[in-house]
Amino acid sequence: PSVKGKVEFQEVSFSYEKEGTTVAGLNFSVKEGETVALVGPTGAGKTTVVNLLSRFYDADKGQILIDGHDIQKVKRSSLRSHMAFVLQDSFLFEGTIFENIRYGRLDATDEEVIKAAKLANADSFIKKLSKGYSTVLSQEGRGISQGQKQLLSIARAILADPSLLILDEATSSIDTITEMKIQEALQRLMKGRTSFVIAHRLNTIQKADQILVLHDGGILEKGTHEELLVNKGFYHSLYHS
Ligand code: DGT
Ligand code: MG
Repeated sequence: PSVKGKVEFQEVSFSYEKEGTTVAGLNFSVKEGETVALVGPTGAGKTTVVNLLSRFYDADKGQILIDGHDIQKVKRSSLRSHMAFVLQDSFLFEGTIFENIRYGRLDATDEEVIKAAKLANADSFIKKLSKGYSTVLSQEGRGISQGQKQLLSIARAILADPSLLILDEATSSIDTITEMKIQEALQRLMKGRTSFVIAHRLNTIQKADQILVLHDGGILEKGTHEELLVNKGFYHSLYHS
């Protein structure tokens, strides 16, 4: 792809409201292909960081660079064409499974959709549905489980083949077998592309190239799992609580 996926936040501040700040003075950089885990308590600013990166909101101060280019100078549509989102909900639309996966890349053939579904470990459950890939889904995904919804969204992202991946890990309980399928599919998806993960799973956090510990809209600590444990700071206390 034309975008390599190096990301830099330089003194980034932002507020959803006119007054006050939601995140302030964020500084960090991510090498191409790295996985960054965003951790921290509720309200810390994790979702805000990915909202700014994808320009759902624009920073009030500072700069966000992708491959050295200020993202505010790039059209939102072209910026997002290099990104894929695997979020907890609200990504399905009323249409067939074919159409829902193909949303990742509209010109993909049926064979390419099926190939992506196989890599996402979604093909086996889809084939068991009476209408298979032609099953019509509702926006709420009635008739398929939370875990199966996630496998579909991974299939969509695999098909899209983005340089940047934004992932919001599920907090809901998913059965062990589906969970293993999700984990395996995510490993395939994340390999070699810059990934921002709002991480809830210890396993993801431990494996990340970099962990950003957010608190009250700032970066409290950053480093690998091992580094943060040695620091014996906030992360260490989270881990041992
Ligand atoms: P989570 O998802 O509960 O673990 O929390 P985070 O870390 O994702 O927090 P985030 O970034 O959603 O929120 C940071 C702060 O910004 C928090 O005080 C709530 C506030 N906030 C978030 N979204 C909005 C919004 O759309 N409008 C306003 N006014 N404030 C928001
Ligand atoms: Mg959030």
